[in-house]
Amino acid sequence: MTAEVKPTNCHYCGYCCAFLATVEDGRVTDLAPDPSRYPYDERILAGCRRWRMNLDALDGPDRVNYPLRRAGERGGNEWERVSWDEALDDIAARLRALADEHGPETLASAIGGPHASFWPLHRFMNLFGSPNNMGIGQICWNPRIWMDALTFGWTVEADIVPGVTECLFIWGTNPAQSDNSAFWRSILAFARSDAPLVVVDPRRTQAAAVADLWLPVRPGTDCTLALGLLHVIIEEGLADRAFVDAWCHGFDELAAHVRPYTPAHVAAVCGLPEDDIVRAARLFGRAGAAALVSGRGVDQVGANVAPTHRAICCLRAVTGNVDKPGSCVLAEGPDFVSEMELEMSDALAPERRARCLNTPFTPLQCYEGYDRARKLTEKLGRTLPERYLTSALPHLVLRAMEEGEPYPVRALIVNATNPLLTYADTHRVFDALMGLDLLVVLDYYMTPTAMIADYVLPAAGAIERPVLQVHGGVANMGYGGPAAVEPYYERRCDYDVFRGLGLRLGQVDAWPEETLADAFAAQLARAGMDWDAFCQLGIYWQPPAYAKHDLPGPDGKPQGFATTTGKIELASEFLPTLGGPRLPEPAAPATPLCSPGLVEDAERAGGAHLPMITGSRKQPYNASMYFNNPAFRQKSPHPVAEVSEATAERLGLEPGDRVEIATDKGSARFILETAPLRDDLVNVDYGWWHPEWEPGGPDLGGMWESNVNCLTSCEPGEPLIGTWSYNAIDCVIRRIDEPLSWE
Ligand SMILES: Nc1nc2c(c(=O)[nH]1)N[C@H]1C(S)=C(S)[C@@H](COP(=O)(O)OP(=O)(O)OC[C@H]3O[C@@H](n4cnc5c(=O)[nH]c(N)nc54)[C@H](O)[C@@H]3O)O[C@H]1N2
Ligand SMILES: Nc1nc2c(c(=O)[nH]1)N[C@H]1C(S)=C(S)[C@@H](COP(=O)(O)OP(=O)(O)OC[C@H]3O[C@@H](n4cnc5c(=O)[nH]c(N)nc54)[C@H](O)[C@@H]3O)O[C@H]1N2
Ligand code: SF4
Ligand SMILES: [Mo]
Repeated sequence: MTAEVKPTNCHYCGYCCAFLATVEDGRVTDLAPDPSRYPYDERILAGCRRWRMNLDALDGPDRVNYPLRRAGERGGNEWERVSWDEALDDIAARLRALADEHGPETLASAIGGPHASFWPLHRFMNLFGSPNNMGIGQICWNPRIWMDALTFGWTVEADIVPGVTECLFIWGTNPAQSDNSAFWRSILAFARSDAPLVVVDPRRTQAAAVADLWLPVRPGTDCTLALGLLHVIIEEGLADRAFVDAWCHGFDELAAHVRPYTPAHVAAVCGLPEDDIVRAARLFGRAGAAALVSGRGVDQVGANVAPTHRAICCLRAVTGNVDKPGSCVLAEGPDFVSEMELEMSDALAPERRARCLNTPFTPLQCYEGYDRARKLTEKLGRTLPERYLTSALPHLVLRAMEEGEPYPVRALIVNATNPLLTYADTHRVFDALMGLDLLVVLDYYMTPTAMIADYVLPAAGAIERPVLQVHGGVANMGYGGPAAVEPYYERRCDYDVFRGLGLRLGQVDAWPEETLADAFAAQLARAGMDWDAFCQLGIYWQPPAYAKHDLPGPDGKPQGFATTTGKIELASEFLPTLGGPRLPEPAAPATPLCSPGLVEDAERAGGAHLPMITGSRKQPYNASMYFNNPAFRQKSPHPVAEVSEATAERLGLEPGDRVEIATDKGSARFILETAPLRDDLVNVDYGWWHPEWEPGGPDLGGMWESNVNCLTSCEPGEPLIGTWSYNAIDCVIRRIDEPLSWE
């Protein structure tokens, strides 16, 4: 058999680097970076510890290779291997029976981070008639997208241009660990230039370490900080009056609103030096072009999430840093078929949408809210991805599982997520999932969530499947490439699984493309791009134009912004129609999760009551993934809770101590380390379990011991979107003597 060399892409992070696979007899025998296609950057590959996994994991001993059906008790790790036809026939029949009994909304789905294209699942769900996609949208990306779209009419990206961007703010994100790609390189390059870099993060991250100014903000107080920056900018006359007068709505109201947010007040609330607040405001306000990137740190702060994003949007707008080179640029809608069309969201009947487990609880994050926002964004021809922005609220879906209220949810499809480790309130998620009639998990591995499933279906991974990464379709770009090989064993692409189920359930016209590659080809065809040509280039990209608001609209006048007023809404005309505020109002900074009794008991046992942030990204792991990589485990062997040196000393703790951290929700155990972060704050790892243990049984791969989501709650704090808190929550921490299983 002769060896062939085939283009393909890694998908162990969202960057999807280009590779050349040597294929012999349908098996990949070698993999080498492909400098001829996007994205390729030898420095990124040199710094990446994951790409070899494409070879190692492709036929790894712990991969799930065949459809498995539960044979014994739920969670008992007794499985029978079945054929795909048997599995899909049975799942389809059981779903039909459950829908006949309770209505199609009795089926919910769960998704996670952007590991796969989720539109095939969403299409299946829409056509099945269920609105209930229990996503992680409310805490990942949605808050940003919603507030950008309602303020500017579309989403905004930082346009970091060397020599043009005169100031860069990195706010609640740490690309050094979360995005080991060209983006982090561009920040490093920026830090080496003369232009100031400002980092807002309670931890001294790698970005903070190279910044000109680090603002170690008290978690959950970012909205106040942003309003304080606006105060200084407006009081000192640093607003871009020409831009504001022409393009912003509600400036005087905003100016009056931020008047009380003096540096002294903000310093006290945010725990920052007054001078640093003034300095940061001047750096942003005086820059000819300033860019700002925000992330999870301000996406997962419960009640504060919407006001913080709104205040950040106002900061960009009043300084005129909108759609000019080197500042914050509105993306373009895709030329190719949008996510919303692929999802076939329009096929979901109005009466089904109204049953979604977010309605009328969160008036923005629901179908009605989406439809109203869509009317705005479509004024300039752009549509936001629908399923993600209407995702159901976990606490309501869990209640529907637990109590059958407002109707029973009896079945769940879990696609590329591991809710027992990554969703909030693990004990509750576990109890709810254990009581289901049908739990289907599609994954590469026997995860803790898969261990309690009725069916575990083997997913094909990167290099066994084509990739087209389009960032939810909010920009005019897509990258990726073809599969190098057919999936090994009986693994299947997610697309094939949902198509297979859909066809069994009468969705005959909805799946015209037989394969995922055909579907991608059809998606790109609208942009005039041929799939083979795309596979050779690795990218479809059209740069966004600048100053799009000045372009002539259909009536020949400047098109403006796709908002109610046609301007950037500093004061929102839209949010009050949903009961929200016109202007960003900070909420209480912390979500309390510790009752007085818990705190008293902990203090009596020598412990302390502290604010906590969770899940700060750390290489080499990703959420609950890659703990099966022995080299990674050797390098990062145990789950860590971090406090500053001064805090450790105050609490009488030492690096290497074992600590138990608890809230009213539960407890988990970690190894203490000291790190440069704010005093009196604890930063706790997430995702930890033991993939190497025998699956099943009461400890489910060791997932109870150091699972930070045993401490969190999915009760939403934010009234419009429903965001709960992974950051800015409180906990009690105390030393324990017993060794952890990781030692
Ligand atoms: N406490 C706390 N909790 C958090 C966070 C936090 O910061 N703190 N972060 C939250 C955020 S932002 C997110 S996005 C979530 C992430 O949560 P998840 O997405 O649930 O996290 P992962 O552990 O990455 O789980 C992905 C699973 O999908 C499988 N998988 C990967 N690719 C594919 C594929 O192509 N197809 C299929 N079928 N399976 C695949 C992997 O094997 C893995 O088991 O966690 C959230 N939870
Ligand atoms: N290695 C690795 N990479 C990942 C992931 C992973 O699990 N592991 N997950 C992927 C996913 S799903 C996502 S969503 C992205 C997230 O990517 P990022 O948004 O970059 O997430 P983090 O790296 O955790 O950075 C968030 C920062 O916010 C800070 N922070 C916490 N609370 C607050 C607060 O109240 N205010 C402010 N200003 N800052 C705060 C934390 O200290 C942390 O440094 O990463 C992706 N990349
Ligand atoms: S893990 Fe990410 S950076 Fe590393 S090779 Fe894969 S896609 Fe590229
Ligand atoms: Mo995420």
